Amino acid sequence: MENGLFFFKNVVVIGAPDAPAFVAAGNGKTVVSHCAILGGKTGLVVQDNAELHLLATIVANGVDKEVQVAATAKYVAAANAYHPGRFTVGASDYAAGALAEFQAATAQDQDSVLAAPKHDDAYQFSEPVVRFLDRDQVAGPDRTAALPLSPSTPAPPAPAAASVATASVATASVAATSAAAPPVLAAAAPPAPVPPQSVPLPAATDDGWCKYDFENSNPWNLVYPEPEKMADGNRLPATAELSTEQAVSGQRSLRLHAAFPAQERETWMIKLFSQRLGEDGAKVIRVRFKMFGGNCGTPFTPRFRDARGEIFQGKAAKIDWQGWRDLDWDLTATPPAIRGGDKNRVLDAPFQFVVDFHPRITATAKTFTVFIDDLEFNVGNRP
Ligand SMILES: [Ca+2]
Ligand SMILES: [Ca+2]
Repeated sequence: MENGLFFFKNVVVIGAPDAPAFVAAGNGKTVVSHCAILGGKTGLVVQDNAELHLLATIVANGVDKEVQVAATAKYVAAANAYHPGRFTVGASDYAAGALAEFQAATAQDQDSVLAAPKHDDAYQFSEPVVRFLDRDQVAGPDRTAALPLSPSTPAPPAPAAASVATASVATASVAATSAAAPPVLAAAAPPAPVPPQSVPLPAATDDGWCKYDFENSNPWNLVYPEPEKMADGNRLPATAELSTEQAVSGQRSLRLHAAFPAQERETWMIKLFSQRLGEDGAKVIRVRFKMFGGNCGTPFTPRFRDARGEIFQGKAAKIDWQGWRDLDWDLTATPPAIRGGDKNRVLDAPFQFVVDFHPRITATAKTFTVFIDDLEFNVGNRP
């Protein structure tokens, strides 16, 4: 086995704080693709003479560092996400934030990012996004790969070690850490529903603006067509994913796209929901974002939905422009129409920001596409 090839995909490794989480050793070749290596004293160790290929993988939250590569090891890496991102290669150390120096020294990790990973209780990751094989995708395990994990509360004593990999060339330590109880390997039970997680707002500027720039994360990615299904019973294809086709800030924006079946309906409602945003007490007084439109005449309406189901409806508008446009809603100057929920007129956090689009389907227009960048909330009462 020492000279074999070892291929890991969609594997989650949770390291113990006193040992490396993942070790590549011996003379074999180890390929780690779309995995998450969390914790460990050092997250990932490539020992002398070993060869490791690391792709679209998350390595985060080691005690000492994330990656240690021996001087004689071969390290080939691209499109990974590290947090905070501390590296050692041979005798050289790279502190958190020094990814550029590490890239220059190794000529590796050219499309990698430094960003904190986000996942739910079943280790389904939603962030960060990396560019891999010409496609923006969430680093780490494929979300469609159903990991047989269920949330761990209330957990029976966790199994001592779920055998992820125990070959001499690559060993993965999955001992439970005291910091976070690992999920339970579920034998045959269907995955338990995970309660919705809320996303904290980014740090606010002095004048109260919290900004999402759609570079490495996408908080506005839930698309609900109405009706949900086409006449053939399939869900209407509609996506809200990061794209490099257009951008105001940085390299990326959010691309909302839907494709309609011909001659089925004249219009379709496309509801674009954000994740649940904000924390208790956050009071949004204004929202703005940039939208790239194609002068398609599509009516759209912004609204908030708060934690208690209350809807704060804004004014309808129409995509009657070509290119980027600033959109701005001051909730004080233009008060929303209130309906549903607890009707206490308080936008209880966590809230979701929503835009409802009503694209018209014609003989020549069977798709709908807009780009969105720089979604900002002005939070009036942030400490
Ligand atoms: Ca951007
Ligand atoms: Ca409310």
